[in-house]
Amino acid sequence: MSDYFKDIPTIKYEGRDSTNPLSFKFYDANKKILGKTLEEHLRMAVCYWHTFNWPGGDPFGGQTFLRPWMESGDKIEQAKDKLNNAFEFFEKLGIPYFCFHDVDIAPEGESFSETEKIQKTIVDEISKKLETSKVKLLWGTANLFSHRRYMSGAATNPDPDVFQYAAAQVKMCMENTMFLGGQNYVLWGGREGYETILNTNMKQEYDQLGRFLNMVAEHKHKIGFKGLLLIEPKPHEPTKHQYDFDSANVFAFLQKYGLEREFKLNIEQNHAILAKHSFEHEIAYALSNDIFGSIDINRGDYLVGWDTDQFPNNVEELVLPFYYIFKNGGFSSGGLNMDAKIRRQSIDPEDLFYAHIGSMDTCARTLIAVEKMINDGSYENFLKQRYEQWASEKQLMTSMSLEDIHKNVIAKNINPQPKSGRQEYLENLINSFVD
Ligand code: XUL
Ligand code: CO
Repeated sequence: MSDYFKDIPTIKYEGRDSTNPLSFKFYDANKKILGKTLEEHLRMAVCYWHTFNWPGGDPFGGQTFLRPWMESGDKIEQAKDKLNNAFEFFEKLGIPYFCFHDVDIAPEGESFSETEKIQKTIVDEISKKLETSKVKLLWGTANLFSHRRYMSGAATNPDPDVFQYAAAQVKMCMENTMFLGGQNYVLWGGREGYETILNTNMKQEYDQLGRFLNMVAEHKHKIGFKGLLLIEPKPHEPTKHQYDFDSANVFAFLQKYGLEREFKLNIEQNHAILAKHSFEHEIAYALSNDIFGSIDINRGDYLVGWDTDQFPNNVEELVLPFYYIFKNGGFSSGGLNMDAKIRRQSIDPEDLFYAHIGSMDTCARTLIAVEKMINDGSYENFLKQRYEQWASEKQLMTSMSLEDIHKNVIAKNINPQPKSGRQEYLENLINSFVD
């Protein structure tokens, strides 16, 4: 077994004046913010796939990361080696959660039943580790997009056998997630969409997805899984037209198929940007429709149009998303999964630590700013005042008709005067809370 992180010490909080790059400057896990500790509020998770599986490739070149568990050899032994190193990473970082796809933790077998046995072997190993570790599972998910069987979709595949294979995989993965004490189960529809309408029956595919997700919800109740079921919207990539484009699109879909009380959303920063929304837009939409669940935190590159999944390091960008989340009480069983990968030139073990430390610090620093913003109250008051006249005009939303209003406008000589939207004032106000 390898010891890939042996030269890295346990990461401690040393405060903002520390010059030690392997220390937290802001993430003091036990610091109380808005009534809870930073750790309890942020519920941060390492994502297994980007941190331990991703080899550093890009469309022009392959692997740049040389991790011991990526070398040739027995695949199950490598999965165990990866797991040992992953837990050492979690412990040294002091992170409370992790997330995984089934295929991240163990190789696939020749048949579904062999795959299921291999999964069980590694899931049992994870279970042993969880007994002695403080780390917990934030969520599990089935990878229904990497294998070539899923090239034309999983639940939305024209071939019913693929639909069945995907359903069996989700059953297995949801049960394993529950067995490991996972707090949520995520579904990202990586291949649920299409490349060209020429070969696509869109209504049939949507109906398949609706049926599939109804079965997922039924199974959750059958096995007594108490966590949230979360759908992760994304507009494009890998398919050109994804069926779960953004929060609003997923909400419409859920309502059509009677699922709006069964699923909440896992909203990802980089996906929001690809949908030409802001992260805060997606979060505010989900909150206002009671479908907010969890977030995948990363950032895109504003100069390129694809999902670069970079670690977050910009406090200003996160203030409004965090404001919405924490003003509304914060996470219930959801949390903050770092769905982010280091750059392909960042090939050393310490690079993985720098990335995670930086993003934990960024999130802590943002929450500290948001606490000030909430306690100060002037932003909240601004919004209240902007809409306060509606409190005395309730009949406009209930009993009045166009005819009534028409009479009213004439009788009262209503002649609205524009008022400033105060954008620059608000931008300055928000900045004043960031240290
Ligand atoms: C892909 C993505 C996934 C999901 C889990 O863009 O975000 O990693 O988070 O399948
Ligand atoms: Co994601």
